[in-house]
Amino acid sequence: MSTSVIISEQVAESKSRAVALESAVIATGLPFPKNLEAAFGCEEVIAAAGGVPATIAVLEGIPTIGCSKEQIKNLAQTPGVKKTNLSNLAAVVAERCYGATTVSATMHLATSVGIKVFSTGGIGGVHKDAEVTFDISADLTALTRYPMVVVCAGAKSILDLPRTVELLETLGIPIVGYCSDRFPAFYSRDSGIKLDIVAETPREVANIAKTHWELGLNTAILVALPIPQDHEIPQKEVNKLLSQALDDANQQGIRGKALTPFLLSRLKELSSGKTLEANLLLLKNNARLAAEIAVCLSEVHC
Ligand code: PSU
Ligand code: MN
Repeated sequence: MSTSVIISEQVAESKSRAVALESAVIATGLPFPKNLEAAFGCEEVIAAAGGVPATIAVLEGIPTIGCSKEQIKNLAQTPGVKKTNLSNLAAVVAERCYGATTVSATMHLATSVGIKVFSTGGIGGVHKDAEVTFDISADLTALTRYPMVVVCAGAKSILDLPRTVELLETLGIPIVGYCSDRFPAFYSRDSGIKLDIVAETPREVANIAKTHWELGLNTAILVALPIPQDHEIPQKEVNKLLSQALDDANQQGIRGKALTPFLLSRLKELSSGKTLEANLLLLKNNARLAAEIAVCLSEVHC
């Protein structure tokens, strides 16, 4: 990239063990101060597992790989940070704005400096009324384009999960269930959708990824890690809250990029904070596994 990118010293030194973290979840997905707790919590568990955290954002137009604590604090509290995906990344950079990168823009920037592993909460996907709105997240485009291991707790049940999984298969993205043969539904462990690839260890995931790339398949590998059992919210309960949140979004005319943040915040209100706690926990859970995979990958690579 000819546009300048800043990489922190720590990430530059140990790129093979780096785990990319998105910033959209900090600036648009979670409220302050829980967003800060989540961002720092993820960085801590990655470091504890032998990885190197690389939180990615655009700061005054500069793509930054490995934000400092101070920069993360800023992102967590500054209003007006733009949700940044592949389609507006250039505008955010050119106009010297602050951008909170979603899964898609984070993957683009991480890949451009050679990072192979990424941890997120839940990927974006096909929205429930996509046949009318065509609202399908750029996250899916990014998964077809960037060869990374992406650890997630599935996709949120605010999405159409069966269509999301079908589209992932069409696009050639392997979904590896981690110690589970079910696609998780973010707050709940089981969406009812069966997966046919299951891995039991970080090494197994690393081997599948390495083989995928050796075969010349240059897409991402999605690792689906269900939220721990004692923290899950049953799908029935989530669905009830969700139908209320979707009605509210409809009534208020919320669409496009604003929809995901709106639904997340409405679900938090409707559940008296229960979804927020689950969100925090699964983010850290994913970050830990991502670091373990990064360590294994760095070993198989050399
Ligand atoms: N998952 C979360 N919180 C979030 C998101 C996902 O738990 O804030 C964000 C991610 O950054 C993801 C984005 O890439 O939502 C997808 O947004 P959209 O559906 O507008 O593409
Ligand atoms: Mn969208």
